[in-house]
Amino acid sequence: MLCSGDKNIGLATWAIMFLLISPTLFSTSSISALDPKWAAKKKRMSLKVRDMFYHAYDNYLTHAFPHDELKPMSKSFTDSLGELGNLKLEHLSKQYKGLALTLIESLSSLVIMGNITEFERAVNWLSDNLTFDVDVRVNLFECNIRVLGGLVSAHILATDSTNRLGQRVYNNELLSLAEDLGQRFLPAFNTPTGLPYAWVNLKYGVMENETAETSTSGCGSLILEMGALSRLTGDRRYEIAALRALRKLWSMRSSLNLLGTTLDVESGEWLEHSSGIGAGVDSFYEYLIKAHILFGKDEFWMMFQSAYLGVQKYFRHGPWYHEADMRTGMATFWQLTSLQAFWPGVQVFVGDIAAANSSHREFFYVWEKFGVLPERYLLEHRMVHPTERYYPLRPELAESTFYLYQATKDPWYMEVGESIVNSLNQYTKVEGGFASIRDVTTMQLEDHQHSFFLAETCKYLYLLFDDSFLSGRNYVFTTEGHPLPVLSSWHERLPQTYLPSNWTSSESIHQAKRTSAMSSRICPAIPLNSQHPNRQIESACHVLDAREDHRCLTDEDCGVDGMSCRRRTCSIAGYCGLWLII
Ligand code: DMJ
Repeated sequence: MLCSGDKNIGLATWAIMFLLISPTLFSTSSISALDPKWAAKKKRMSLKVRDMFYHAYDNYLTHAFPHDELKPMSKSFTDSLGELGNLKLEHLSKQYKGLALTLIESLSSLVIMGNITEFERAVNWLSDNLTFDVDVRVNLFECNIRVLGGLVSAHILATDSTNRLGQRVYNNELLSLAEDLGQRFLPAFNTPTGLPYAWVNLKYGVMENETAETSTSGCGSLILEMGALSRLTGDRRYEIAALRALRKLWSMRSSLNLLGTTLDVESGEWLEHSSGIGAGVDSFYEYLIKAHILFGKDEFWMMFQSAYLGVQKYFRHGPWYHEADMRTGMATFWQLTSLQAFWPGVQVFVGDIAAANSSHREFFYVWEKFGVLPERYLLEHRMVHPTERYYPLRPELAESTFYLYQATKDPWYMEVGESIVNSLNQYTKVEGGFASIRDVTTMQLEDHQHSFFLAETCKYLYLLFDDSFLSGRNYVFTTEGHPLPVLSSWHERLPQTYLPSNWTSSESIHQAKRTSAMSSRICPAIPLNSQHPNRQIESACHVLDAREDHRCLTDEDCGVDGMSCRRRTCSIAGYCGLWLII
C-alpha cells in the first residue's frame, strides 16, 4: 500500500526529524487511563466543563439572544458577524437583531453533551425565525465556518435517528437555511481568478469598490462546508466554487511548496509573502487533510503531503514554528501565536505523534507561564508581543490536547485539560458569562464572549473527558468544531478501491467503542444495514494497531490506517504511523 515513488524522500525526512527530537519527550505515563481513579476524574471534569458551557450559553440566551454574541461584563450583546450595509439608516440598525450566531454555534455542542431537548428548541427557533435576507456585509470565511458549518452539521445531527427529535416533524429547515446562505455566498466567487472576495453582502452580493484583499484561509478553507452542502442538496455549485478556489490557490504556491498570507483575488498576486501556520493560513492546512478524510480525494492528500513537508522544512525550528518568506524559505518572524496551537492536532491525523507531542508541550509551557496563551509571544526575546497581549478564549490548545489524548491515551493530557479548565474558571469567568482577556500580563478582562468558546473551547474540553459521542461514529470536526460524518456515499475512493473482504466491522457495542473515530483513525462509514441493525460501523480497510496507545516495537504491531487505507509502520520513536509515505 505504500507510495513507492515517495518512499526514499519520506524515509530520509522522517529519519532527520526523529533524530532532532529526543525520545524522552514521548514517554507515556505508566498510569492507565482506564484506572478507576481516572474514570472518576473524567466524570468530574466533564461535569465541570458542562457547567462552563451552560454558564456561557444561559447568559447568552438571557442577555444577548438573538444577537450574535454576548458581552458578559455589561450583560449586553454585539452583532459581530456582520456590518450593517447602511449604518446611516438608524431605524434599520434598530430593527436588526443579528443572526443568532452563538445559538447556531452551540447546536452541535448541545448534542455532544446529550441535551437533545434544548437542541430541538434551538432548531425550532431557527427554523421559524432565522433569515439571511438582510443588508449585512459578512466575512465569507467567518460566515462559512460558523454559520454554514453550524447549520449543515446540525442538520445532519437532526436527521440522525439516534438523536430522536420528538416535538415536531423536522422538515430539513436547517438545510434550507444553509442552502439559502450558500446561494448568497456564490457571488463572492465571481472573480477573474475564481478566488472569492473576503466580504459579501447577504442581500446585495459583492458591494461596489469591495476590497480585493483576502487571506489564504479565506480562499482555502471553504471546501468542507460547501462540499457538504453540495452533497446534501445535490447542487454541485458550492463544491465546484470552493474547489476551484482551492486549486487556484494551490497553483500560486512557490517552488518550495509554500504559500503567502494575503493575496489579491482579482489579480491573483500575493500581497504578503511571509507566512507560517498561524493567522490567515492555519485552516488552509487543516482543510487539506480533513477534506481528504471526508471526501477521499487523493488530490487533497497530495496537496497536504507537499504542504506539510514545506511547513516542517521551512517553518519548524525544534518544537517551534516561525514564519518564513514563501519565495526563499528564509525566516521572517520568530513568534509563537495562540492560533498555531491547532497544529499538533493536525499532526495527530497523519500519525506524527512525536512532533505533535513536542510542540504541544511548548504551547502548554507558555500557557502555564501566563495562565493562558497570549495571542503572540516573541520567541527570540521570550516575552509577550507589545500589542497582541490578549487571549480571546481561543480553543486551539484544548483541541490539540483532545486529539493527542485520543491518539495516545496518555492521562497526562487530561492533566493539561484540567489545567486549562481551571485557568478559564479562575481568570475569565464572570457573573454574566466568560470574558476574554485583554492583557495576559495583568489579566485585565475584555467584554466579549466569542461564539467559538461554545462551538470549540467547551466542546473539545468536554470531549477530552467524555468522548461517548464518538463511540461507534466517524466524524471530522470542521475548523470551528462542527462535526461532519465520514460517509461512504461522500467518499470518492469507495467502493471501487476497497474489497469488502478487507473490511473490519463492529458487531457489538464493545467493539464499536474500540473502533471509535479518533482512537482508530477515521474510516469511511458504510450506512447502517437494516439486515444487521447492531452493526454500528463498517470500516473500509481499517486494522487496529496492536496496542491502544499506538506504541510499537516492530511494524507487526501496527495496523492499516483507516483514513488512507495505507499500512502503518513503527517509527524509531516507537509509535505506529504513516511514516513512510510522507
Ligand atoms: C475559530 O473561529 C476557528 O478555529 C478558526 O479556524 C480560527 N480561530 C478561531 C478560534 O480561535
